Amino acid sequence: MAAPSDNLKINGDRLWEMLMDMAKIGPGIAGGNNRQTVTDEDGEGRALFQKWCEDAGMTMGLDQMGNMFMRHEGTDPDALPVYVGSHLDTQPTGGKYDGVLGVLAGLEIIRTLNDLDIKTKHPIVVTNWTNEEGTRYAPAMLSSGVFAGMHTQEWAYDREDSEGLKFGNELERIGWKGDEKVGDRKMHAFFELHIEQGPILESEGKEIGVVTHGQGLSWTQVTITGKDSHTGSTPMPMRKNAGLGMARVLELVEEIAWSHAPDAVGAAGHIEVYPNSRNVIPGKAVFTIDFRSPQLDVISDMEQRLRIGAKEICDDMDMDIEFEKVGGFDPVTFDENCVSAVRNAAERLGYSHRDLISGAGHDACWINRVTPTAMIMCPCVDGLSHNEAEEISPEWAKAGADVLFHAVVETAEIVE
Ligand code: HGY
Ligand code: MN
Ligand code: MN
Repeated sequence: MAAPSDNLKINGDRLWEMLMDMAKIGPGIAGGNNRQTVTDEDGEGRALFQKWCEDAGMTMGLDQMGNMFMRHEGTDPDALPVYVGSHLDTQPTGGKYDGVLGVLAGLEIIRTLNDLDIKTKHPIVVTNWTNEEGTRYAPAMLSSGVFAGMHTQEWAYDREDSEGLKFGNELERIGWKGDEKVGDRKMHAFFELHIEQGPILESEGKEIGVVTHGQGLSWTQVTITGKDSHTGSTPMPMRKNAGLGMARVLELVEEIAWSHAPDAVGAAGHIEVYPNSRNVIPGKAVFTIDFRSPQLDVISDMEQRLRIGAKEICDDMDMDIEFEKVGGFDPVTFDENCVSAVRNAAERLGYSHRDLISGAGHDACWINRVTPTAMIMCPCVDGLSHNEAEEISPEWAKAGADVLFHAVVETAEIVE
């Protein structure tokens, strides 16, 4: 396949302007975003993205999980499309670029092809995957997971948020539940640009991460049941303090993760104590342990040691404990040809680059199971993400989008 010439570049100013305009929807309280999945703000962001795409001559497909597929025609309508995209939903204290960069860079590719009147054989489809974050509705990458056959749609529809609202009902309420059956679409390849969400690229002064692998993830929700009682009048020996039990389990999680240093990580980001009253010993604690590693056997070892050790802690404290696996995926090896297209594009364009294992999970991790897939990463300031202070430079955004452009257009085959 003819590679695009190295002077083919996207319009970085236009991409940056789109990022800033999208960031105005679902603003956070500290400069980032709170555009959680299937909220009204998510609906607003989708509508803006749909308008921009239709203004660029694209047509929308929408499936029953609300996945958006914005199609740009190729010269061969029967050729399998090259897909490119990520997610528009954010964390409650999310940044402006996590996911959004990958979706809008996909649109920028189409706008550039239109500007330069460049045609490709394969159609190109820019994609917004519903609920990548998994914060309002666990697990993460919910809809790309249904698309890849990892979850049933019914199970996904029944997921409840902290107020008991079901995912399927909320998707319908915001008007973004499509008719198209999920997962029928066949792809020629899938590419995702994403910020690194870690410190490696910036610390090494590299502009591009050529993502060869993604680490695996395990989410275990733990429920410890003790006994509500008065914080003043209950003697220490009589207490069944679920909050204290949770604290001891979190210490255990830290110890387990460190025992597999330097690659494994572990923590709890979701923590609830009940009744959460200043003068009541918590009778219940619900929290989710997030373990990750590039090695599947390490993940299994961490899960097993958690269950054994946490049970011992609760037995010693005469409290009950339950475990529920609420998310997870095995470590991922991306497609060699797609990864080479990314690496060659970075070389051709003269961007500094290095191979990278993705620390975070992404829709590409599931889509890689159904079509050849690769990811591109750009640095982020201090490696910070899932924080409203998340920041990238316009130059990093452009570099990532240029490499994405070349990898996608080369795979979609330019028609001379
Ligand atoms: O959890 C993750 O790795 C992703 O940000 N949803
Ligand atoms: Mn993301
Ligand atoms: Mn994220």
